[in-house]
Amino acid sequence: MKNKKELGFFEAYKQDPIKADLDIFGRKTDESRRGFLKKSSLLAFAALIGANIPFAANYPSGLIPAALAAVDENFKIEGKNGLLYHNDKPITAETLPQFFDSEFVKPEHFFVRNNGLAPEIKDLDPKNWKLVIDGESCLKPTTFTLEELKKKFKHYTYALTVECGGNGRGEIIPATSGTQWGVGAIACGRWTGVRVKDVLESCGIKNDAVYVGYEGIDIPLDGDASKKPISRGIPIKKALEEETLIAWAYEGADIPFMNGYPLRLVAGGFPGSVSGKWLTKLSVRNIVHDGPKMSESYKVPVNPVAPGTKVSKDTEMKIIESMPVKSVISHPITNFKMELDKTLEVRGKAWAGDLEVKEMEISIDFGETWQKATVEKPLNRLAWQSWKASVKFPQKGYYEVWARATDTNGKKQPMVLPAWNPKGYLNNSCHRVAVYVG
Ligand SMILES: Nc1nc2c(c(=O)[nH]1)N[C@H]1C(S)=C(S)[C@@H](COP(=O)(O)O)O[C@H]1N2
Ligand SMILES: [Mo]
Repeated sequence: MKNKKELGFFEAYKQDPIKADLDIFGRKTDESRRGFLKKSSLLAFAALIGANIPFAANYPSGLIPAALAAVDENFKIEGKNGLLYHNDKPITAETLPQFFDSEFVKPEHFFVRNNGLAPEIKDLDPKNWKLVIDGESCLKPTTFTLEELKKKFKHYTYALTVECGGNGRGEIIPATSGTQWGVGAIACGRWTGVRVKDVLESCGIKNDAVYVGYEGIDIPLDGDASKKPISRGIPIKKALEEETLIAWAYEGADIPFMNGYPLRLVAGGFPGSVSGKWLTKLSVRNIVHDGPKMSESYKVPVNPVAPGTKVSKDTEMKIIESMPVKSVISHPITNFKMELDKTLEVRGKAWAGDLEVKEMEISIDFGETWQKATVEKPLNRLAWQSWKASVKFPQKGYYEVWARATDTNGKKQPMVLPAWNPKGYLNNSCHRVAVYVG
């Protein structure tokens, strides 16, 4: 439990993290967490933790020691546990890394990212649930009940990775506004439903179709039910992939209420924002879908910009599609303590948007040398992959285990930070955990 002083920070953070200049751990971002940036500070840090740092000479300047990025705050959301709470309006909460240790993320540990006010459970009635298929490029607009969808179309189950475009934003320097996610705005598990492809094709798709937009029944934070907080979508090509589902089940049970019960679009490998929750409509569009959060959000500059740049209207931006290669360490969790003569098994998961992960490495010397981990094949396309490795440490002291994945195109995760962008998307830098060897 946090002490009173910290709770005060936390309240201020909740109201306006940027203005309060506080990070999710309730610390002044510039003074402490973001203050441990100079190499000389590493000595102060070593004194603080009372441990030697054997590979200190390799420590990149600009990095915050993983030990300081420890998160252990829990918050109650109906049907959820083990989540790190970020905000209650809209509700945002991420999964703690230890819950990535199971083969797939359990429903109660699946992160929550709402943009508006979630519907109330009483308004979610699967018996009367309807899905409208329409749009300029739909030949026969049709309304299906959930029962009809289940009856008319073949069922499929795929393990699909859903990762928020802003996952990892908390580490971006200089900080950008938006939820200061750690590594946990991602989940992978087995979704069951019907293919978007089968449903749209049964309604006829015109040749000029370019996009499919979704709508759900959540409403904006101001309570104005005539508007939607978010209505994004996917290019028609992605919509027609075999793995793109209209799903009603997750890990063999109804989708959790906060994750889109009773029906949800799931397009794995793309930013989570395209996977519409509480799904009521799919529109086949002859233009790039223009719903809320399509024009300003989930875009990055076409050409890299210097960190901190204010992009103007003329800056050419592109919509984020496939997410970049990334991995998490699910064991050990940060600030792990162990004895020198023991071997440490390091485990985690890795994924690569539309691609597959072909190689996984870990480092215990701040990226100077890397050791290969073994990576399993994904259950199906767009599923995350399990990996593991064993390490021994050369002497007592403070270490960080860093994990780095490489995708099938040969792209590796950046060790420190990827290209900065104004909204802090796509931070796929290496996950780091602190290990004390005594
Ligand atoms: N209807 C609706 N769908 C939505 C959202 C939302 O606010 N409303 N948030 C999107 C975003 S930004 C993300 S990252 C994912 C998060 O899914 P989850 O809350 O199930 O983890 O849902 C997406 N689908
Ligand atoms: Mo998101």
